[in-house]
Amino acid sequence: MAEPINVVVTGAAGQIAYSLLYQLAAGSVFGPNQPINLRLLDIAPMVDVLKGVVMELEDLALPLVREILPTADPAAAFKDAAAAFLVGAMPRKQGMERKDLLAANVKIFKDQGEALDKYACKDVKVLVVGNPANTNALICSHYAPSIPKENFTAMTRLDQNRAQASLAARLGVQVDKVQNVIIWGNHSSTQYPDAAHASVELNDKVSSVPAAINDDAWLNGVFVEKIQKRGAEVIAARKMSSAMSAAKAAGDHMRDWWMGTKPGSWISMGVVSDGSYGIPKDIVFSFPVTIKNKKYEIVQGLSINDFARSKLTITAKELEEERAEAHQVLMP
Ligand code: NAX
Repeated sequence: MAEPINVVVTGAAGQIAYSLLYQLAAGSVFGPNQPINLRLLDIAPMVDVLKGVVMELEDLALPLVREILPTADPAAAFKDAAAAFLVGAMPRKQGMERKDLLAANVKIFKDQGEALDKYACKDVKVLVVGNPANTNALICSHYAPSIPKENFTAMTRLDQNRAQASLAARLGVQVDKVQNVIIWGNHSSTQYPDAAHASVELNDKVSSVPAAINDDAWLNGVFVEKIQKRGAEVIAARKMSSAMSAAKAAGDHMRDWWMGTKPGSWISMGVVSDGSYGIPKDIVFSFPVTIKNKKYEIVQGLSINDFARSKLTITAKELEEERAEAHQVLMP
């Protein structure tokens, strides 16, 4: 058995963490041979709730879980962290402008970036789930200059999973028969879910998804909008935002980062742009990536038609605006 690694979950008293923690404890993210010390960070008023979460984690009676630390102190939470799920964020309250939400969150992710910089392992893998996830990840990385910026990512895996499930349903196949759908850009309603390079295994033969569906109007219209608005659809029905599926996606994202992607397949992650596909540098943009030895590479050379280009431009512009707003909050 390996030595335990320290895994941080922020927003640990919240609803996504509640589903995520079970996956971590059960070994479905870091593997069945990797013991973990759980560091549960939330804000001070939630510490009593955290105690209940700790009791439940103990009552799971799962052998991979070693120490569990519930805390409101970022220094204690991030000490020697090997992986961090930054789920906790300020929720949007009634009457709150998008700008106010961004301002509140930018401050949280600045503080957590500084704590990661000071206390975490230098190769810590950071996955930001809390919204606005892409810009929060950018800010966090900015305030943790001693950690490579490649180690900060934002979650668009839920959007990818939604897109994959939607295409599989349309094609009448099992969900894992669809591969390589891409989420480009921001985890927001400007994201571009792109099936142009996706493949499907149909009757023992692999075909392209656009050819198999043979309905570009649906792919460019109904499909794109459905994925962009799926989060709102869940909220309208459940009166709460996606949690079980968000936690599963966070587990998928970190597992693939830790273990690598399968040959021939890629996944989407928000990563600091290096200018690939003409996207401005220094925004956290969701790209298709392959992963090996815990390092991702942006998939290169995919064709981008005019329709896709217009969508990429819109979502990149939104991220540049968010970055400008964030800078204004931090350096007025
Ligand atoms: P909850 O409101 O259930 O839980 C959030 C928790 O974070 C609370 O316990 C709160 O006290 C804690 N928190 C707030 N500030 C904190 C801080 N400074 N340090 C540590 N903890 C802090 O929200 P939940 O449904 O779990 O969602 C969490 C975040 O995920 C939200 O920002 C949400 O918008 C975002 N999502 C992101 C998704 C993505 O695909 N990237 C999808 C799902 C979800 O909407």
